[in-house]
Amino acid sequence: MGYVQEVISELVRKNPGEKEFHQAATEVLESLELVCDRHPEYQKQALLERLTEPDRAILFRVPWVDDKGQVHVNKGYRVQFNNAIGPYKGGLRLHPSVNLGIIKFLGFEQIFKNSLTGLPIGGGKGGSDFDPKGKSDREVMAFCQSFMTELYKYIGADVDVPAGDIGVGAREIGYLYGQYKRITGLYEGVLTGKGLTYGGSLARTEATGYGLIYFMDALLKSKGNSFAGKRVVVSGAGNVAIYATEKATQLGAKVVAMCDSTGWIYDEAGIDLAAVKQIKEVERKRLSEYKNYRPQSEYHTDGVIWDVPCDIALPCATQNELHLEHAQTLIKNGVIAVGEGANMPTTPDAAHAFQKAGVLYAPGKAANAGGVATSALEMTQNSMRMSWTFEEVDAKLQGIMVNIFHQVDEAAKAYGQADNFIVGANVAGFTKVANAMMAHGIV
Ligand code: NDP
Ligand code: 2IT
Repeated sequence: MGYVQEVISELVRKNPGEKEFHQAATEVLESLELVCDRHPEYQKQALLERLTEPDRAILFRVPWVDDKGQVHVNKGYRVQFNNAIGPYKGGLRLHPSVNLGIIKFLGFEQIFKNSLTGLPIGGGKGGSDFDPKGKSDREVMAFCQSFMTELYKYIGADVDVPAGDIGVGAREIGYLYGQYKRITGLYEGVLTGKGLTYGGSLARTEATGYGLIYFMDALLKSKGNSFAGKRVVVSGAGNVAIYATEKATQLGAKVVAMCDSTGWIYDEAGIDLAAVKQIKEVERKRLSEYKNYRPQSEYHTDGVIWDVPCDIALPCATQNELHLEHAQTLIKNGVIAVGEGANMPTTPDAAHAFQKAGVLYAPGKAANAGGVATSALEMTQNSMRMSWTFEEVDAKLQGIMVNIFHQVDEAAKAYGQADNFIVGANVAGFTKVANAMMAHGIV
C-alpha cells in the first residue's frame, strides 16, 4: 500500500463514524499522491498524518433557557485544524445535523480553501446542533451568549476568528460579538461578518455568492463561454444562494429555480430575487410563500431541483445534496458547468460523473472561497482601523477569485490533469501549507 492509502486507512480506523471527514480527507489525500511521489520527505516527516489531525478540537456544553423558562442543552464545537499559514479562520454552523465529523470535514476543507485565497489565514470551523428555526430573537441571543461564554477562552483576533455559515448570519454574529466584548473588554476583529456599524466589511454579505460567480465566469471565459443567456439552477435560498443568483443575473443569466429545506420553486420568467430576500432574509419564512409574489411560478415538495433542465448548476445549500442520479439527469439535460457554492455538496461519484462527461466541475474549496477571502479583508480593515468602499472590496474579491481560478487551472496542468479542478484545487491549496509546515519543524 502506498503512503497516501496508508494514511487514509489509518484515518478511517482512528476516527470511526466521522463519515463526512473521511469523505473530505480521502478526496484531498488521493489528489496528493502525485505530489507525495515527488516529495518523499513528506512521508519521513509524517506530513499527511499531521495535516489530518486537528491541532485541537474543543467540545463544550451550551445551556440556555427558552421563552417558557425551560432549560435546553446543546453541544458546542470549535475545531482548530491548522494554523501553519495564519490564525485559525472559518465559520460557525448552527444546524441540528451538526456533529464532530461534520465540523472536522468543514475545518479540514477550510485549510486548503484559505490557502488558495493567498491571504494569511489558517483553517478552523465550529458550531452547534442548536436549531435556530422557529426560535425567538431572545432565544437565539440566549444561545449565542452561552456559546460565547465558553468559546471566548479559545479565540482572538490573532488566534482564531470565527464567522458565519449555515444558520449564522448578521443577527447571530451581533449577539456573539456583544458577548465577547462584554466578557473580555476587547474591541477587536475577533469575528467576521460583523454589522457595518461595528467593524463589518462592505461586500462581506455578498462575497461568497458573488465570488462563486466571479470564479465560474473566469472558468467559462477560459473556454470562450460566459453567463450571458444561460439557464441556471441554484440550490439553497440562504446567504450564498441569494447572492450567487444576484450576480449571475447581473451577468445576463436567468436563474429559474431555487430551494430551501422544505421545497423548491420554479419560475420560468426568472427568479424574483427581491421576493426571495423578503421571504428568507427579512421574514425568515418558507419558500412556499413565493407563490404569493409570483402566482405563475411553481412550488414543489416532491422531486428534486436537479430535474430542472439548465446550462449551469450551482449547489449552494449543504453537503452531499447532489447525488449520482442527479448528476446523470443534469448531464442528460445538457449541463455544461457545475460550481459549488456550498461545501462538498456533490458526492464523490457524482463529481466523477461530471468530470467523465466533460462538464466543467468547480469544487467548493476553490469556487466558494470568496466569503472567507472577504472575511480576511475584514480582518485587514479592522487591524488598520479603517474601512474600504464597497467598490474597493468587490474589486479585490474579483481579483482574488480570478487568481484562484488561474492557480487551480495551472496546478491541474502541472500534474498532467488539465481541467481536473479537484486535483488543481487540492494541490495548489496544499503546497503553501506543506511548505510552511516543513519550515516549522515537527509541531
Ligand atoms: P444559510 O443558512 O444562509 O442558507 C442555507 C440554505 O440551504 C437555506 O436555504 C437552507 O434551507 C438550505 N439548507 C440547509 N440545509 C439543508 C438541507 N439539509 N437540505 C436542504 N436545504 C438545506 O447558509 P449559507 O448560505 O451561509 O451556507 C450554504 C452553504 O455554503 C453551506 O454549505 C456553507 O458551508 C457554504 N458556505 C458558506 C459561506 C458563507 O460565507 N456563508 C462561505 C463558503 C461556503 P432553510 O432555509 O429551509 O433552512
Ligand atoms: O465555509 C466558509 O468558507 C465559510 N463559512 C466562511 C468562513 C469565514 O471565515 O468567512
